[in-house]
Amino acid sequence: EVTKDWNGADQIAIRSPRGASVRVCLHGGQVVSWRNDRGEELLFTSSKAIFKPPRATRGGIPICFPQFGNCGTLEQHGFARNKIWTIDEEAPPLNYGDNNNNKASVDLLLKPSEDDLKCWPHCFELRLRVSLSMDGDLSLISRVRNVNGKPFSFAFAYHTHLSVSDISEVRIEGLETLDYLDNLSQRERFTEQGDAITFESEVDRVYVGSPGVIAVLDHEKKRTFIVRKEGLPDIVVWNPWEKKSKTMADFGDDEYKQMLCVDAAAVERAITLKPGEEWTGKLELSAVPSTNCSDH
Ligand code: TA6
Repeated sequence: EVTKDWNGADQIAIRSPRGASVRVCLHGGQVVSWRNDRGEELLFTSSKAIFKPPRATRGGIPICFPQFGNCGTLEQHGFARNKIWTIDEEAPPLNYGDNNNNKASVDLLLKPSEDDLKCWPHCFELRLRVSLSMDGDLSLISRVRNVNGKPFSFAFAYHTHLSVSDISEVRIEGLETLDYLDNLSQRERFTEQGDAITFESEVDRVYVGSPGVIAVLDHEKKRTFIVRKEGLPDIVVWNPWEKKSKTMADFGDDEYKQMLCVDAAAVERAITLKPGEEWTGKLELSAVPSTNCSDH
């Protein structure tokens, strides 16, 4: 079902028969809402979010492509999240029940405009399939194809803003022994020594070579987010904490307590595509009640 968002840009909603839902904007190909079958919003969006194209809305799951961060010639996190995407007419959408599908999907497409080619001269097609399963699991599958140009390299991230009750009661399991690049100290490389990752100050790290599954446990809400990924070797973990929050106009001063970015990403090593080659990056998010938060 296509609705309009608060600035007139098209938004497509998928509702599962059990009441879960997801909404994605043609602006930026950005998932802006993911609700469980009780209607609870699982993604964070800042109360001070500014929907003013071309800037991306602060929250949901912006698509960072072809660059992550500001270590390149493009705007922060690349241009994909700031562009208007189109519905991919070549991809027949999935619907619940059709040939016993247990998910419904919407397919979006981004191709470079003449202007884009001026600042990033590569012929690509970026296709994004957003699906919602009968159980309310959200999956995003991105496919980047090099449309017979010259070889090109890119970084990619699903910039996922999870909604949490209290960041100081949240921990991440699955990254315990990994190396990470610390954005707070010029991307210096460290090795995680701890057990689960907990939060008591600003964190901005790229965990490299992370496993396919990690768990984000929200103690207070007794909810665990399971993050599954393929084709995305890294996990970016970011919470701005109080001081950094105050420097962001589109972020409330104490909203850092209710959010955590856990981005499935390919950042440390760029992905290179030869002409005609295609890369696929999959993210699957589940939100499961954790009766006892330590059972993982
Ligand atoms: O998540 C990592 C990061 O690069 C942080 O350094 C911070 O800048 C965050 O992304 C937010 O970026 P954005 O452009 O969405 O404000």
